[in-house]
Amino acid sequence: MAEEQDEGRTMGTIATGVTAVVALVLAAGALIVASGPGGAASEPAPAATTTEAPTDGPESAPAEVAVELSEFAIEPTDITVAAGGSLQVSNIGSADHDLAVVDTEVATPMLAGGEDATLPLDGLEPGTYDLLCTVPGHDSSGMTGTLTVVDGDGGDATVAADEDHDPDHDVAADEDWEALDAAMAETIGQFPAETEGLGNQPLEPEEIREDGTKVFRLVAETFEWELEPGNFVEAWGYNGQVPGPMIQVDVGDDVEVIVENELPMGTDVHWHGVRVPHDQDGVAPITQDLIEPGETFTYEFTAEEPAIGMYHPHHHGQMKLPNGMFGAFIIGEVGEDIPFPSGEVGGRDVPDDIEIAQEIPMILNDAGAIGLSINGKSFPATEPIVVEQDEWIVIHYYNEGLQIHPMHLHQMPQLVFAKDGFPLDAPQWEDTVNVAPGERYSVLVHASDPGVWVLHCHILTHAERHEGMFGMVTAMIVEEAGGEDA
Ligand SMILES: [Cu+2]
Repeated sequence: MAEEQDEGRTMGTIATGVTAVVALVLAAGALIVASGPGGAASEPAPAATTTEAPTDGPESAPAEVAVELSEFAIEPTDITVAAGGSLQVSNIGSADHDLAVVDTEVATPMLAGGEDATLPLDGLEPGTYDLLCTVPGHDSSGMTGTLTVVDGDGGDATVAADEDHDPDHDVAADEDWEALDAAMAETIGQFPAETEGLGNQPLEPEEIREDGTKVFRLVAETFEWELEPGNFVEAWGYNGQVPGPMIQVDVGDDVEVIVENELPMGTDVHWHGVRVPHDQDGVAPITQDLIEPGETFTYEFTAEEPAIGMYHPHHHGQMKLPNGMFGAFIIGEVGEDIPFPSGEVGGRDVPDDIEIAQEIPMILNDAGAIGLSINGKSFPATEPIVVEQDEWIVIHYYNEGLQIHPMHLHQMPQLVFAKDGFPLDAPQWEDTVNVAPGERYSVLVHASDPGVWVLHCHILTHAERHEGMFGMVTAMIVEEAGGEDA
């Protein structure tokens, strides 16, 4: 019974979601824009320059410039400072960042979120230098800039040092209120934006042996990945996808996963939340030898227990996972092997015959090349969830990142029925599901109310920045029932 539904349902629901997305691009844009401040959406964001009072000569520059680090930007991006001056660097993000002048010894210490440092530039000759954050992957995610040191005259520099910003360059973003309004409207108006590549695609076995063993193939490799429109990063991943392809098998299946390593370094694959024999746990060099570049290793195990599991490297996971090496590994069927609650839960009635319209793995990441993202995409390139009114869906939140993410769905409560794939004795309703690194929460949502309802991480800097909405934001689009055929 479970078997015949298995692949059909997963493939079908994902395909339906994708085509529905295309159909709803305009509807979603229209609804979101309509609910925003009138008129602002049609104005493109003005360029971040100012024409007011450019009275200083070209050689004049402030002796001190305020610089903000965040995920993932250095603001302002192009900095001009007088020789012998300094940068006042603040990390306004939540991850650790630093600011280094490339090819010099000049760098701040690593700054935690909220920390500040003064970076003296005494040793720098006049000229132009590149800036970056040295945390691996942060430069490719956008944390680069330029520093121009000018041989200004000391008098001007001292005067300029008392000003909040350099009038020749970017107005400090938090002072340009209209630009902020326009940037937010513009980014929201782009949702859902089309990008190349889609992760989480169901992986079919390349072979089913006579004894029923399902054989899958994963290729660990690096590739270009379009994170958001026009922003291509070098991802590390599986089979050219971020997240890697979704593997779903039945309880009791014998499984082989052939892993080809085309990375520039050794790797392994850990089956997180999946019961396997010790020598299949994927922790080089403890349970196996490292899979060297060019080598292939085959994992073999029986899918003994239901699992909302994931796969990722253990070896240098701190670098590989943020860069895109993660995927969902699901054993069994939700609603059967991992049962749904029914009856009265927290004062609300849950029907005992729920049919799931869509089952969506939602994999969160927040660092490295991929950065703050849902299923390998940053808003507005995130995929909306498109459902019909009164349908029920399941979302499996996976946190493959380095930080906690409270995932907030507007309007419709989320019934948390399983944690790390284990059914909960006391399921509970939440409007914000807090997902720590390594955790999985499975939730049921009843699409009761038509409209475009935002679903986002409620650490607000994971969802918005000066340039507008980004990162861990998507929407649940509930179509009115009876609008189309049932
Ligand atoms: Cu977050």
